[in-house]
Amino acid sequence: LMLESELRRGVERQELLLHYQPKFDLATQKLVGAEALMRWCQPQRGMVSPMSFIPLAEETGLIVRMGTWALHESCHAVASWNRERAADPLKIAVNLSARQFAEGHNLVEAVQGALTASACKPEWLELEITESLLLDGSEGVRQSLEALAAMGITIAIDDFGTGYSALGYLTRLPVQTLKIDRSFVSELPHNGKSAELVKAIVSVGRSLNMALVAEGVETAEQAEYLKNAGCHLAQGYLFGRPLEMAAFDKLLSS
Ligand code: G
Ligand code: G
Ligand code: G
Ligand code: MN
Ligand code: NA
Repeated sequence: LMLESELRRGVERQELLLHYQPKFDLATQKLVGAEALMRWCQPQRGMVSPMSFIPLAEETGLIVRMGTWALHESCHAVASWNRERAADPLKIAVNLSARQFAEGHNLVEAVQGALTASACKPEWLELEITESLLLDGSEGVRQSLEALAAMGITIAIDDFGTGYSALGYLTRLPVQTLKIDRSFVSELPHNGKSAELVKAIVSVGRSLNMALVAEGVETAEQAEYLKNAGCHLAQGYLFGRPLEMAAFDKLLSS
């Protein structure tokens, strides 16, 4: 059983870290960025998966502090990578939880603070949110997203296509990227229904001039299918697992 006090202590003792999963352009096969994924290196348990501590962090509100930390750490990482990549800068994607949008937490200021602290350009940062955040229709969320987009940050919908069927928000809110959920990608190309669904998602995204990112790409066949379907970018074990900072740096210099 995971306890709030344990997680709180872990955060205070700086036991959180980020791993970076590389993201590739399907057409050029070039590295274009990474998704930052939180890990908890707990002395007794070892590496704890976010699946087991993010829900607790969200329930207790600790996610707000943790999320601000992740923004600072991510902006610092991408700024350091891009120091030597003036011609083709990488972009980093950071996951946000709904609680970070709550009134009083000043998400927009937290993001601006993270950019400023590491001289990170806003166009190097993408923020991943879930459909459920948009479907609750809150005016505060809309205003925060508008402010972030106006700064030049892009907004991505994570796990797109799972659970909800409303699409109207795509025209009302500043969303630039759709991330096609792993559950569809993993069925490619043999499951005809998943294949058609992926094509439909790509079609929706492209007609709204959005960037498409496939998650959980594990085989060359899946990558080929996605490229031909018109998907721009991909991440997954085929291209690379989430890597610790030193390993990601090594990937960059190789
Ligand atoms: O890396 P892994 O597959 O174990 O991540 C599991 C889930 O945890 C991801 O789907 C992601 O949405 C969530 N997650 C990972 N890092 C963060 C983070 O920094 N903030 C939030 N809110 N969620 C995260
Ligand atoms: O290729 P197309 O014109 O359909 O692109 C649609 C949208 O997707 C555009 O807004 C464009 O900026 C974005 N896009 C196209 N290719 C890429 C890419 O390789 N990376 C990213 N991040 N966005 C892309
Ligand atoms: O933000 P999100 O919940 O989508 O996080 C992505 C999760 O998927 C992370 O936990 C990451 O470790 C995991 N993941 C990334 N690539 C692959 C993959 O190719 N296959 C599988 N099964 N999981 C993946
Ligand atoms: Mn994500
Ligand atoms: Na996802």
